[in-house]
Amino acid sequence: MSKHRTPENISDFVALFITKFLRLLADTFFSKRYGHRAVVLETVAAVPGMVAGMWIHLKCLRKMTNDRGWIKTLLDEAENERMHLMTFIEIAKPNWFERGLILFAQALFWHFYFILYVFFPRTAHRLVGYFEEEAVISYTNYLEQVENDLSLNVAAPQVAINYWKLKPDARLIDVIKVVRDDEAGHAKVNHTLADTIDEDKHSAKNIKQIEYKKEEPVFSTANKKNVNEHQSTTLYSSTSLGEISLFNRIVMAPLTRSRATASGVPTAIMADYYSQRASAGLIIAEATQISQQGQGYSWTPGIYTEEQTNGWKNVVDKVHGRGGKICLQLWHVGRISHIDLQPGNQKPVAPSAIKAKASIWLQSGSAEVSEPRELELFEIGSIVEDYRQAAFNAKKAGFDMIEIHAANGYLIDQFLRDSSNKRSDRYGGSIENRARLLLEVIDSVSSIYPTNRIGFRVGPTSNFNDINDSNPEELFAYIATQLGKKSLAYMHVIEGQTGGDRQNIPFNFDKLYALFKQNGGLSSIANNGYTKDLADATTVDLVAFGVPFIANPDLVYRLEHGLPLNEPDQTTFYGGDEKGYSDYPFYEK
Ligand code: 8OZ
Repeated sequence: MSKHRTPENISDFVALFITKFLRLLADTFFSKRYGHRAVVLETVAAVPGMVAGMWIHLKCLRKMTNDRGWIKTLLDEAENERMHLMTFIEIAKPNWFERGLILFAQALFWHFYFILYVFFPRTAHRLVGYFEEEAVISYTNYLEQVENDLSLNVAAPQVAINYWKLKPDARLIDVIKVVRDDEAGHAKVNHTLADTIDEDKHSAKNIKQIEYKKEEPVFSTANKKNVNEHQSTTLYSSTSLGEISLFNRIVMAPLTRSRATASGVPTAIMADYYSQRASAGLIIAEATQISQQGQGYSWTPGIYTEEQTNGWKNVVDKVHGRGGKICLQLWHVGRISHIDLQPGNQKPVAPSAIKAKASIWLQSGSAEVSEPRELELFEIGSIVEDYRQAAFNAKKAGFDMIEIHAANGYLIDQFLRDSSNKRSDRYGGSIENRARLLLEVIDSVSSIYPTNRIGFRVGPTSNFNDINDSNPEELFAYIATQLGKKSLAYMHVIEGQTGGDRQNIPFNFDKLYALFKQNGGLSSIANNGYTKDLADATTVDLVAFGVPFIANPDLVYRLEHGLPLNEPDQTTFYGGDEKGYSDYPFYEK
């Protein structure tokens, strides 16, 4: 980037004009006097003001219950700018007079940005955006000077080598390149934030705030003692999960049934369907999108608007009315989506722009997934924030627990596996980097639910939705260890191919369960193709049944008494009304 973004309205023009005016001042006071060192000194002079202004702005943002991830993004940016400053002070080594001049400029900028951020946050971010573009132009020129030997290509300072992980013999030229790229990224962040503030001013859709109510459930962090004592009991005896008491060790697996409205609002028949199944130890309600971007199929429910949250509350109340326990599975589909479902008909997002060989359904019928686009680094924070907001809404709806969907080739799984994640930033490459999003999501929802009410679901050997990994044993051992350390309520594992062969790839699931619990995880849930005999024999804490729950609302009773099961009707699995949904018969003697 070597040009400025085109201004679109008066406030853009004002911001660009101020940028150019500041450039004139900088040229007058710094460039003429200090030549090639000016760009460095200018940065030192201007950035603290900018960051301080941003800090004030953050204070204002904190008053909002939903900042959509911007606080994290801007704090990251502030940290990054701090490293630019440390680096440049080492490079420029300003003398006392220069330090005085810098301090004076800093004081000036500080007050200027302070006023701007408090009264005109949009213009302030637009201005910073332009300012950073201007910095990119300056760094590009500086780079040319160094390349043409007009300026000494000194050794890079150690702080820069450490922070940007440069090679040990890096030179000034390497530092300028990374700083220039950083500034280009920051420019984009600030322009996007300015756009967002603008959008929010003109439309309040989907970001309506839901206030905490006084009657909000109070969760304790105590864990019931009998959590791991099931071995001496049966599948049908009561047990505990974290602090929650369950009727039995049978879990209803999350099942996509597409019975919500077109705008993702849970319907009355969903309340009937789930409450009919309240005898399960725990119901994990179907995958529920955390944002419109997170939707991949028509009629799946969401938990990002007030209407959806109220719809879920009806479901939860009805399940609780029958003494059941219910957990919500939070979902972002990533690349498994279609432009028709995406905000502004944009491309679905993914860690990398690689299309999956998979299909979804729309109101018009089944369709291939659309070509995805690679998520920008700065967007990831907003997705993490969407998870936090979704957890907040789930708590508002009264869910006992939440489960993070990290299986079946959806967004988090796309980040985890090396077939779909080809990123070169801190979310790609090593296992630690690929697992970063999952860990960040868990941390963010932990600010809403205590960890003993949070679970996650993985499918280490499933390649559902065209997902693969070159070393699933190592990848999932890392995840089980790290999430065990966070003392989560449970790890829910799809053993084998989703809905298919339980032994598709050799994998030691027992070792995985053991790792999770040795590191502090509370319980495990095993899933996929379990029969009564397999479930009765397993030593895993809880067993989740999927398809058998579709046709048997009283599955627990039938299993316990060895009664025959109703056969499910596959044609009514996805979409439709109560037929093949809430009309399956209970056992009659
Ligand atoms: C089947 C069809 C659509 C979605 C999953 C949420 O596999 C799903 C899903 C399953 O986890």
